[in-house]
Amino acid sequence: MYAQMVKSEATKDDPEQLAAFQARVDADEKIEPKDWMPEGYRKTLIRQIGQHAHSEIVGQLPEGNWITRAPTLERKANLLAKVQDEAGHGLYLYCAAETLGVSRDELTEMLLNGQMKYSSIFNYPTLTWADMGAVGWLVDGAAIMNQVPLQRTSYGPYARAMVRVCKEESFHQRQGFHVMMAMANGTADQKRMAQDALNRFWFPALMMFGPSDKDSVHSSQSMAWKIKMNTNDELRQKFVDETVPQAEYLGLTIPDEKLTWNEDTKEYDFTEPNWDEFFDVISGNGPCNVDRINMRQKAWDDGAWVREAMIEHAEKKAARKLAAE
Ligand code: FAQ
Repeated sequence: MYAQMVKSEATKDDPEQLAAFQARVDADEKIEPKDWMPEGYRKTLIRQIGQHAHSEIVGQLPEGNWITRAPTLERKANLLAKVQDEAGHGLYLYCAAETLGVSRDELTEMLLNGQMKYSSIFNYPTLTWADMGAVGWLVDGAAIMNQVPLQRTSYGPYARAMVRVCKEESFHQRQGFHVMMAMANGTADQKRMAQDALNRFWFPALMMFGPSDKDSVHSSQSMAWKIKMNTNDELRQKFVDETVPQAEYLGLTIPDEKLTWNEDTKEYDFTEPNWDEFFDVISGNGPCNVDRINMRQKAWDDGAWVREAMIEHAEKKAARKLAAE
């Protein structure tokens, strides 16, 4: 029921209020939680921030998988810190969503019952240590490309959360690139693993920016509200243009035979991801969707006693305070 509300962006708002709101957005004023906002704006933000928060939390799973098998103590400490950072990002984002009148419990329920999405990328498995390099380099790289412009998004709490998130994601991207450098310059087997990780993560990374502009249902309204600052294709192109020279530096080959520099546009031409695969993955049919949700469900169930204890503690504290007054 609630997800139905979140999905619907139809509004019955007063035209004068809407015009005044749009003027504030156009003037780059930040919208704050207690300000008037159109219902569609609020619901779109809950959908996007909620999906983003879920992505950070679910995104811990493919990397958490490698903490016990990191090749050195330093790599292990770095990976552990990165995974903890992702948990922190999830928490800031759930807090930002809560300012819009939805609780963290409601958001979690919608993730677990499939009414809310999380990023497609985390439905792919991490098969070797080189994948930790590829995830940091490509997945955090794509996340930064998407999120740096969101520091200027119109909703204050989301924009402010993005500032810290982007600083940490930039560090993660460099950490991932460092793993790739070590492997690409290592033994023949290590270089082969690095290339294999790039081969498997390239197209899923391109899918992170969402469907091509002609199939993006939310872009035009979200951009008018400055919830999104660029179209999906604009950001995907920027990501390709910045990442190709990095792959060249590593001595690795982007797995796209059509990738060519276009002198006229001053951009790379590249092959689009397989959009059938993308829509299949976001519908719940990717390689790891079931595992990811099962793991989140288990964590939610295992944490029930903590939530209950906290509520009981708060209730007892309130009762003691009342008795003392
Ligand atoms: N995955 O009309 P559009 C990270 C859905 S954080 C799944 O273009 P929109 C950090 C979309 O929801 C990564 N679903 O939609 C990290 C919509 O379905 P709906 C997450 C996707 O919202 C690194 C439908 O397709 N980042 O990686 C995806 O305007 C390493 C139509 O699409 C964010 O969430 C997708 N890739 O644009 C953590 C950033 N793309 O909801 C751990 C904020 C589209 O109507 C380790 N989000 N869909 O049922 C955004 O910028 C936007 O939401 C987009 C999608 C660009 C993702």
